Amino acid sequence: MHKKILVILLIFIFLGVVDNYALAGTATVTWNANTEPDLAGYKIYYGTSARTGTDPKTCTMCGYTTKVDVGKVTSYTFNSLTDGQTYYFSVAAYDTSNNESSFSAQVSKVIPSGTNYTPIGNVDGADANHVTGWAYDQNAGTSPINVHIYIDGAPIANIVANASRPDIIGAGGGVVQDANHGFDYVFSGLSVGNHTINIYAINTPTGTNPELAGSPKTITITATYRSSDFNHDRYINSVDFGVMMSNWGATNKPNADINQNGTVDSVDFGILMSQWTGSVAY
Ligand SMILES: [Ca+2]
Ligand SMILES: [Ca+2]
Ligand SMILES: [Ca+2]
Repeated sequence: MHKKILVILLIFIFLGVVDNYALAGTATVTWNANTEPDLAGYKIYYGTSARTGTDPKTCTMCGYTTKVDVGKVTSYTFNSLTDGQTYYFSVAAYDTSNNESSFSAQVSKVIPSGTNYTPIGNVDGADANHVTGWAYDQNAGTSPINVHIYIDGAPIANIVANASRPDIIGAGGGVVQDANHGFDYVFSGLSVGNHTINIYAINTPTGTNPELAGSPKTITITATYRSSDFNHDRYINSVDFGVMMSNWGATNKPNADINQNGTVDSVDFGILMSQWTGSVAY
């Protein structure tokens, strides 16, 4: 049988492969094409130890653990390599008679350890009623992450940021690729005055939980007085009753005329009684 010698002169490995996902170690191996007319394809031999020979015809696996027949291509990407591990690769060509060449030069690549990306996001706005924003973690991909909301330094809520926000697609330099990472938290029970709102994104996997851009926010809860609280002291008591009595029957006292029907009378008195708080502030 005619014995052929197939040759691969060069092999490269692309070290610049983008490792987009922490758990998916990738390496792309590329090589110069063999130009013999009866070329049938290539096999990549690889493993986590350097090879022990230069020709698979004599040493078979030659210290590698795996061989892949990749066909007639000049580039191949491995997608499931182990993070932190070093891999060694060699390529051999084979022809239509299944003659196999000796190895190319060997190349290696250290698969980067998994990266825990810091969550990103923003607090877009806050007012007396609610706070809105978004949070995203590249490790979680399209899955939502949680945010923790603090008011005046105290943890108030742990919510899932999964509301639709189409406007954030492309944020973070293009890493955000879907919309469902928004949040809209409605306040309740806040006292009158100013409050500081801090919001933190919860890292996936566990790690640093950064405060979102745009945090903190300061909101102001404005006092709203009940209609019977004529002197605005947040009590409805004898003082307000006295104001009503002093204006009893008047037709030009819009405050004391609680129901705004034109006169201060027993109907307004009934409203005042129904709102009565006595010595307790409302
Ligand atoms: Ca992360
Ligand atoms: Ca009052
Ligand atoms: Ca009235």
